[in-house]
Amino acid sequence: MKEFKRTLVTTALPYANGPVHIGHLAGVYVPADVYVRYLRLKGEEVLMIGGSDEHGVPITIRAKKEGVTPQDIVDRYHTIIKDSFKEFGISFDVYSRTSSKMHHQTASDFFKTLYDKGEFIEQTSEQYYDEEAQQFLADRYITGECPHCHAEGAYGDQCEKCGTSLSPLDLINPKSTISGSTPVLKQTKHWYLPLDKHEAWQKEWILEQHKEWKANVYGQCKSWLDMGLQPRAVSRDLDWGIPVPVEGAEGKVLYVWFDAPIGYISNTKELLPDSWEKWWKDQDTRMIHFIGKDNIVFHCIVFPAMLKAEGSYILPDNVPANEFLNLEGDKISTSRNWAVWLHEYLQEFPGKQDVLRYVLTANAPETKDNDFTWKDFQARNNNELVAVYGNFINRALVLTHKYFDGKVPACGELNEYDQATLKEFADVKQQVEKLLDTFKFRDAQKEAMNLARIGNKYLADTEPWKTAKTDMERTATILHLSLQIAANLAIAFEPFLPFSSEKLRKMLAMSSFSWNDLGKVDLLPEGHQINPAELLFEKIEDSVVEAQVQKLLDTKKANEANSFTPEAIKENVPFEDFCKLDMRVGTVLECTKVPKADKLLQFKIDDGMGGRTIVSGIAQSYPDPQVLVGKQVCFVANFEPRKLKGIMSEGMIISAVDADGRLVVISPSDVVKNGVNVG
Ligand code: B3M
Ligand code: ZN
Repeated sequence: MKEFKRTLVTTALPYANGPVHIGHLAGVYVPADVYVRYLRLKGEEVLMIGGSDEHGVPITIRAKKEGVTPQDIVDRYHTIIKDSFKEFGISFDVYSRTSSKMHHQTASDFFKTLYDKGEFIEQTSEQYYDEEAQQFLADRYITGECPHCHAEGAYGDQCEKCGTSLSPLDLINPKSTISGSTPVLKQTKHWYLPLDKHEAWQKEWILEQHKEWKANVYGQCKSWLDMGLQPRAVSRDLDWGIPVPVEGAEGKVLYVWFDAPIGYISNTKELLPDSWEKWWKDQDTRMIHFIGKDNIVFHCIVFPAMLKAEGSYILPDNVPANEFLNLEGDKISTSRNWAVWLHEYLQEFPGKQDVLRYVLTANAPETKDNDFTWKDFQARNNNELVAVYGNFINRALVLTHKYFDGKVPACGELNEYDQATLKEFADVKQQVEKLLDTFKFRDAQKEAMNLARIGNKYLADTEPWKTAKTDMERTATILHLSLQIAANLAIAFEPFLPFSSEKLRKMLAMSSFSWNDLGKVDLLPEGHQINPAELLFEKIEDSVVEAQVQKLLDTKKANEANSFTPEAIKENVPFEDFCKLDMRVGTVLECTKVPKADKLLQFKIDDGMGGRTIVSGIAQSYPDPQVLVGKQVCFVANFEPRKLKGIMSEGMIISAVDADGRLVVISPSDVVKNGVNVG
């Protein structure tokens, strides 16, 4: 394996058209942060580059919907996203944005260089144009009937009903979403990156020289390369983005996927205006892209082709892309609000960033899609962080204060059990390193937790609170060793749980703190004064996770209601039949629950004719029946009287049945005389 001098870590730039959620954190930012913290702790030269992706059509659509500018949208979300990452301890060296001047200039220059070198081909094609709005239409701005399932409202790039990928030309009866008019086909010129020309070297570079890439990444690249690469357009007809910097390109911008990866370069430049080049152009720099699986082709094939075409840049050494994280069995979806949003988590679980980091790494979608559930979140917190790691630390520190005034006691002679324990964690450093070096973060964290398990078991087995009654020397040895394990834990967990490690480091008053100390048993010398013990983690109660599950259930319900499709219309009836029903308006005088019937309400109605009693099955929709008193309602007056729970009901209250089954009584929109007809 080649030795490198420094590591440049890039993290996918999230679109600034919404806040970030646990899927982002699990797939990209936590693993990247673990990796970078690990390298820093080892004393290596490393940079972590991040930023917001602020171009692209979805941002313009969102802006249009809200009646604001795209810049307003990205300003709002860039701030929210940046803050969330910061709160979670994602330790970017720079987190910038693609609407910055630096980026516009860098991306524009990059395009120009490739253009001047003749690395693009120009092609004219027919695309849909909105004559009313006088603009070409991005795929997402065209809707129509899906040619496959015939659903209405399919987009120019995909039918959301049947999931088929489409091209705008496939749509039956296409309409512009901007003006509603029928678009026409018009010729337009674009610049294409001829990926086919790059196929040969990429086959060699990836398929032969990078067989060590993760199976999911290698496999996706292989299937792209086997299918054969096609030229890809790198410009778009759009008014939001970086203008194409050549003559005759008015109204055209760089395709978002052309400019976004250049953002990694721009942001490095912004951070290190004088020395950025060594991070991008020196063969001794190792570049790693942390991304989700939907970005593989852009980072393994398209961006490398751009870099190669430019000529002076290095290529990525690895692209450890992750699969997706689901939430409670369903795909995370921004539009359906099916997500755990980071800014909300931070409000609802203040100070518990490490818990989420821990759970997301323990469950990381490294080799396949994985599921986040609140039950698992609670279990991992209570059974692992609290019961194992936290419990061990707390006991070791509290006992040291109790018996030795908070001073690291002397280490006496080690017995066989002590030796065996030490042996068990002697190779933890090597183990964790091997896993981190190969991007196996969940296993690496498991190893760290295993160290805590060893410590916890050691204390449980040696019972220093008992030996303290008879043998203080033995107690000293046990606690001495326990404190060394605790110090090791602070180091081993730093990449994963930075907040807790910092807390523990302070409690132990550790002065030196380096990855290379891991595995040593003399980190805290005899007589070293430690600080008071504080709890590292706290139990999460059932009610707390139940509330989160309820929140998701509410979302699901709301979604179902939103996606309501009305029932099919019943058979036609003659007017005379309608006239047979006698419907009237009356005022509710009394409304009470019918005893022993959870669905029934008993109404006393002023019907303008002396009053009547009606029993209606809407109790579950009106937990407080009093809200109906005084209201005017519509009722069927000539419904055959019938007995319900012993009460004679003379009529039927008319209600609408909402999408979720809730019944809502129908009232006239203005007060009318009681007893008037409805018809
Ligand atoms: N914004 C896509 C995404 O969030 C995109 C990544 C850009 S990385 C250069 O999936
Ligand atoms: Zn369809």
